[in-house]
Amino acid sequence: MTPVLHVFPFSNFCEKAQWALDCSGVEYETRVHWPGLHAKKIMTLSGQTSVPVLEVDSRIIAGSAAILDWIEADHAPGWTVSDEARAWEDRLDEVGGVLRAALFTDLLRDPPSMARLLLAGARGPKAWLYANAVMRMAAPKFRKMLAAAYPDPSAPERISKEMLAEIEASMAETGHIVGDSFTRADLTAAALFFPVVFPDGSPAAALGRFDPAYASWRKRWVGLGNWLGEAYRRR
Ligand SMILES: N[C@@H](CCC(=O)N[C@@H](CS)C(=O)NCC(=O)O)C(=O)O
Repeated sequence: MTPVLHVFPFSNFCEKAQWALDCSGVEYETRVHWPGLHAKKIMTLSGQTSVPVLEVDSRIIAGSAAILDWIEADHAPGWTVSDEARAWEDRLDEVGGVLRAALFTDLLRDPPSMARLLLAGARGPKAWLYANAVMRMAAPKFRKMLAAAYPDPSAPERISKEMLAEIEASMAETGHIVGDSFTRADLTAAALFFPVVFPDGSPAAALGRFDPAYASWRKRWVGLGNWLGEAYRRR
């Protein structure tokens, strides 16, 4: 059976898993779930609710790092394998969640914008309902969760920018985070930080240009993450 990757339309962790599968030449199909409406199906499948989840025959692999581990174990990965890169990846994954919080803090002020982002610009009556009913209802709960996780609302953006500076510093010499070749640290950094630059080819490329709330969030990142464009040209 062709492996099936369960994803959200807009998710930096799903982007990471897709990039890893694509650059390793692994054939797979995607099943796209809308956030919030995904939970029952993904819970039944994997015993937890986060995506990405990869179904390989009877095996269920939950989490982007586990999917990259599976590629390294069973396929020829499209990157240089390195323990140091794996350790970087763990730190980057943590900040990937923080960056998402930085973006959501802004977009939750306008639930339909948040919905447009989460659905990567999908249109039609279902998307309209999602934006104007589901997301309007869910937004206060999301805001509360974010406030509990980050009592200082400026922290997610600050932490993410510190990580961007660290990535850039470690890339300065060779153009790669670890050593002088492409590793899962480079892949993880580019996939997790794509919302900052929305390079051509990234999931938010079109949306970022048209959604006013997203465009206004991005203005605070201008001049940062310029390496992302180059990473996406090679994606
Ligand atoms: N550590 C996980 C994080 C995955 C994650 O945070 N997924 C988010 C989407 S970006 C999600 O599924 N959120 C909904 C949920 O957990 O129910 C990974 O690397 O895959």
